[in-house]
Amino acid sequence: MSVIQVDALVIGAGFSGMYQLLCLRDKLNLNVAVVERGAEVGGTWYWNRYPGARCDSESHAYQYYFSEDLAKEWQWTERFPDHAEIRRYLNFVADKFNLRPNIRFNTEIVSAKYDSTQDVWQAKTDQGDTYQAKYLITAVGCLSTANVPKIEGLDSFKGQWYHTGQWPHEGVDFRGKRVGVIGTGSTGIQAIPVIAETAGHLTVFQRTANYSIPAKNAPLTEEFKKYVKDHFEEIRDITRGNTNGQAFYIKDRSALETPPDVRQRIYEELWEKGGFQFRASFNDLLSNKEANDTAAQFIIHKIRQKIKDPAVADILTDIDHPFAAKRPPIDTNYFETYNRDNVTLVDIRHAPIERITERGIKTSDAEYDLDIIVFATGFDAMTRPLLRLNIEGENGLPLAEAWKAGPRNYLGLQVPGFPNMFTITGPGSPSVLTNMPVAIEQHVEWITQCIADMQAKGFKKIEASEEATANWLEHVNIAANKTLLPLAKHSWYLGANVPGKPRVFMPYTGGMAFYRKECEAIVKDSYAGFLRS
Ligand code: NA7
Repeated sequence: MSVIQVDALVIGAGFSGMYQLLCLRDKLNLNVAVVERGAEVGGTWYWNRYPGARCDSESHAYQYYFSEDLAKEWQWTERFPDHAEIRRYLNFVADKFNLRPNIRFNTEIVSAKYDSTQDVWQAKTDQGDTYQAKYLITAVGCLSTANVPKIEGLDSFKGQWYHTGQWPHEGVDFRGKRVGVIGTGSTGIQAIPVIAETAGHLTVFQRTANYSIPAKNAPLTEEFKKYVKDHFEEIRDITRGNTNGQAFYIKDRSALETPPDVRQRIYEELWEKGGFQFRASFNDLLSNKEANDTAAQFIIHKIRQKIKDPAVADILTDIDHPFAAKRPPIDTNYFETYNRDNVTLVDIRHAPIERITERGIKTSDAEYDLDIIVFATGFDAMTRPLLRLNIEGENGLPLAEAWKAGPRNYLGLQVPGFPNMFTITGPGSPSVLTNMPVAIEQHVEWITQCIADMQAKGFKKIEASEEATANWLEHVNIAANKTLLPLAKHSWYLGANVPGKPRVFMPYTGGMAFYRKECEAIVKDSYAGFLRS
């Protein structure tokens, strides 16, 4: 039951918390503690160990770029790294920079209150200790709170059930079992083909049909490995200078202005190449419905070609949203899996799940007997990881109250009324619309610079002004409405996947390059929009 005094408390030891620790400890010489609920570093990747869990950014982009030494010493093996390899990478980083002495594992922050009398944060752990810190930095990720839908009868189910984001470390044995998967987002699309390989029978419950592009994952060639090492600066600068944080640019050409035969050839080439570059083929896919339709129709045609049973193809291609309005999955043998004899697709949009029974899942027109149910139902994204910390700002204002109508955050970095609290990749920043490590490095470096400036100038407090926050949120909203992204009905970008959650488009769609410049301009303008005292 001790009180631990530190300069900065960082919550979470994934990509963001680890780098924030390194910057504050080694560059600013601050006394820093990191509290992490997992038993090891890894953040999102510590929990997401479901079959097929793999990154959808390419490995050479999905890494830190702050250290050339680190990039030269580490070697990825595949184009799209799997969860285990990403954890090995983060452990390698923790060892190289000796991060573990500052990280307390298996510990959760259960509340954090700002004490205005001393200008410090008081954060309690589930072990009964209190951290007292001038700065509170949340590094809790955007997708760290599992969304298990409240389906009546789950408690009565006699088999086992799992959520993909809380996967047992020892794995799950599907051999010979009747398995049901609910959800066909990025996660379901990754897990379904792998589970089908061993399950006795797999039944997939699909509410919304989804697009997916082949990942074309493969081991990295020696030539490519060398290319990446030799072009460290060039690759870093591309990821930092573009809209999406990836190691490639969105092509500066319009789908609509490209002749149909040329456009078709481009789509074919990128389909063969695989991965997110398909989405970057034209600059109007996310802003113009007609342009988007050209990509959507191309993908739907490809899906139909893969599926033997036309009735199954109908269900898989009955897609109700523009391509990439939801996070576009990439896959390995996803659609082909429905040609297997041991796989059944159930359309729960037209015959919804009514309840879970002792024996399995009952829809409005049938009952499916199951031994295992896998919820690939996503996350209460972006806000819940912060709200679950029970944070109270000045005058005892709970974050849940401040965000009753949706998240209010200036640049995704600070909430008005919550001084000296920084939210890495918070709502209102580009975060999940980019390659995350790039967004994370930018935020961590901005926060570090901001704290360094406060220390140098003797400021005790910094907080976002109400006015700047309101203006920024209006800008975030306008930017979102210039795109097709708000058109996806159940999107987690909108909070629409969780019943009762306020509908606010949370990530910033204006692009990483513009956002970065905006953050830099604010620093030059003496932290305009922030109140410092
Ligand atoms: P997503 O993308 O939120 O997908 C969740 C899936 O689960 C999606 O198909 C949902 O259907 C389905 N779902 C959610 N709730 C229900 C209920 N109540 N009944 C039936 N089906 C349901 O989560 P993922 O984990 O796949 O991906 C999240 C991100 O992780 C991903 O974008 C990458 O960035 C990494 P719906 O579409 O809502 O009809």
